[in-house]
Amino acid sequence: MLTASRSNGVSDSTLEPSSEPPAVDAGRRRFLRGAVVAGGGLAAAALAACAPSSSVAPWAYAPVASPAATPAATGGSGPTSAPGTAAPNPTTDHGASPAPTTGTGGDSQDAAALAVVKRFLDGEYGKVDGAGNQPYGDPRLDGGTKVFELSVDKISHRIDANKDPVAALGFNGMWPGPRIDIIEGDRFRAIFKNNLDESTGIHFHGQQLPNNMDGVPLITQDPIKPGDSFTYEFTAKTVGSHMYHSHHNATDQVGRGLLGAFIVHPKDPAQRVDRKYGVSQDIVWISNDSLGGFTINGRGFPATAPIVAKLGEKILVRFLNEGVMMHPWHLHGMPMHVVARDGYELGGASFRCDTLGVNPGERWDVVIDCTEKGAWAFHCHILPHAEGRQGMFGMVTALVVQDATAAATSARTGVSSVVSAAASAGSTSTLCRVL
Ligand SMILES: [Cu+2]
Repeated sequence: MLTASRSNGVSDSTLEPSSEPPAVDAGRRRFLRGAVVAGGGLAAAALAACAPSSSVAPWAYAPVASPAATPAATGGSGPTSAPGTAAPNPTTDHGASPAPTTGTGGDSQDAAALAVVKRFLDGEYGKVDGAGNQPYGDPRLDGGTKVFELSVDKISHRIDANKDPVAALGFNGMWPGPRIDIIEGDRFRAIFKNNLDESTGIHFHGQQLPNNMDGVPLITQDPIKPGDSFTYEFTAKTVGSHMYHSHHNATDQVGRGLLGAFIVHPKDPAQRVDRKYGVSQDIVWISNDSLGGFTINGRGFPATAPIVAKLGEKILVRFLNEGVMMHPWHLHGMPMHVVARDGYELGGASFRCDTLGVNPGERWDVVIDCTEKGAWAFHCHILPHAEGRQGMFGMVTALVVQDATAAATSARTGVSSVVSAAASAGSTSTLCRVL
């Protein structure tokens, strides 16, 4: 059994087609329960390199300790910005430190980089409360319709353990919102209650559905006013990796957390990813790049969760980009097999790569055959989104491929899976030379 850093098991019953209660085999249960969440996005660093409107070279910006805040002065732990005033500003909110090392200050830079990696190796991803992208769980059934009830809330959200919480938005109190898994052909109903003090509207991104269910306020419906609810209902037709997000004041509302994964599994079990590709983990990565900096599932390094796999295991990663910038995801050590774009299978046009650019709004599914043991960096390769003078931050985590030795070492000593896998693969890092 794998040691996933944060299990994101999906309810079996959630996945049963409402019209056809199927037997779920044990293998699929294991697969479904192995789904993993990764965290995402430190604000410590920030950036301007990709800012669409930036006219100033990114290296003109000095490192910014925290994009939003004040809290140190007040000693408070509350939100660093008030709702409605935290409009994400990619040109200034990220404070990355893209300036190259000059050769001076190496020791202090190493010390800063060491401190942040230590936090990652100490399992910060498991210590920060409020992880998003958790499975919705069993929906209520109304006849043959699966009913999901979702609130739209102001929340206080942590990007990592050290930064003060940010004043964010969430569905059912989390960022990203609950992961919704349903089956092709399901009758789906989602009731959204707007608890904000502003209007909103929810779009199911990628679904083919009736026009008046498309969630574009003022075109297909009126805005959902504060205190009001709106019900979206349709039959899930479009298989694959999709999303749901605000489509009203979206730069602000999506940038602050109104986003979530909407996964439609094929009705035919033989066509589902566990059987079709032989994967045993189904992992969603939702990226965002506004409030809180560069995030994976609402968290930034070192609070991002590593993916932990066994040597020889195949896993599926669904990249969902809810940000405003393209992010090229780069995996060290082994290729990614790209099998679907925007939910549509590539079939004979599938391809292998180690760096995959994912534009805003796109979803790409990749299968990774974990053939190489060790702790492999897995990060956005726009470097100002990932690493600067103070070390790694933001869109960085690791794919940990454990052999039997690494798994035994972790079990015997309690060291993190990242450390034991790196050690097993011969790491010469002081931090990873164990036993
Ligand atoms: Cu990026």
